Amino acid sequence: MTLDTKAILALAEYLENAELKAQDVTMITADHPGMDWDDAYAIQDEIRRRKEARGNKTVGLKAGLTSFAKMKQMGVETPVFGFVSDYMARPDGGEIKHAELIHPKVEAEICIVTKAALKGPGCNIAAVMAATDFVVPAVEVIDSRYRDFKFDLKSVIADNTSASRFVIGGRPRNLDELDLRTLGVVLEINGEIKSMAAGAAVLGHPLAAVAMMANHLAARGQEIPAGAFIMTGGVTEAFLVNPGDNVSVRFQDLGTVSMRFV
Ligand code: 0L1
Ligand code: MG
Repeated sequence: MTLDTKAILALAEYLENAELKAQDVTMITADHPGMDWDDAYAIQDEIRRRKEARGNKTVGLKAGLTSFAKMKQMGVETPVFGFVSDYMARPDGGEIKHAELIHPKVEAEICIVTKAALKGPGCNIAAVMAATDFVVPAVEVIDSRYRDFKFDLKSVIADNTSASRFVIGGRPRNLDELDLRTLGVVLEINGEIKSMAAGAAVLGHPLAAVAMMANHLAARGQEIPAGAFIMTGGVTEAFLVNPGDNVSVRFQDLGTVSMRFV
């Protein structure tokens, strides 16, 4: 770590205020070029602590930048990890208020719920398969707090990996009913197909993102608990949305997730 506690607390407040007030801010590494990965996750942890202290429940974990399309879109090569809070959830087919966000984008995600804890190091896809209760589709709404969605990896980790809203929909399925690698996803905005992809776009297999998350948490003395909702990362690149947009994502064998931005 290179930042002291005072700086971690101040940066967490700066980024969380930007989220809650829907006001963009400058990238934190511009003022703290020496900050390291531990600093970045410590700021994210402090944002989580602030939310939980306010009564918001942490209801899921997320992997981000796990697909080749997203890595290319953002010009990065490493996945990142964050969390989602109860107030970020919106119902399938419901409305999302655009004015509460800065410059939201949508991305399609294959998600799981665990039935057993997953602990690294050495966690692999087979261990994740054994610990998976069911698979469920979701759309994540990401909303970087950084001006023009411009950031580096440390800044985006500190900003809780741009987490802002999510919609779980479709129908849950058991893992043995699916082939997550070939599972097709079609993302439409206002009836126009914006992107098509298959689950393998996420690190070759979406559950590889969960194994990577377990190993990442182990390095920080943590684990994925049983009953955790986990978003494995956008299968497609993310698409900017505007007020009035209808978003609909069809997941093969898992049904459709939709929402309207108002
Ligand atoms: O969920 C994600 O993949 C987002 C990761 C953070 C980078 C971004 O905002 O695109
Ligand atoms: Mg995502």
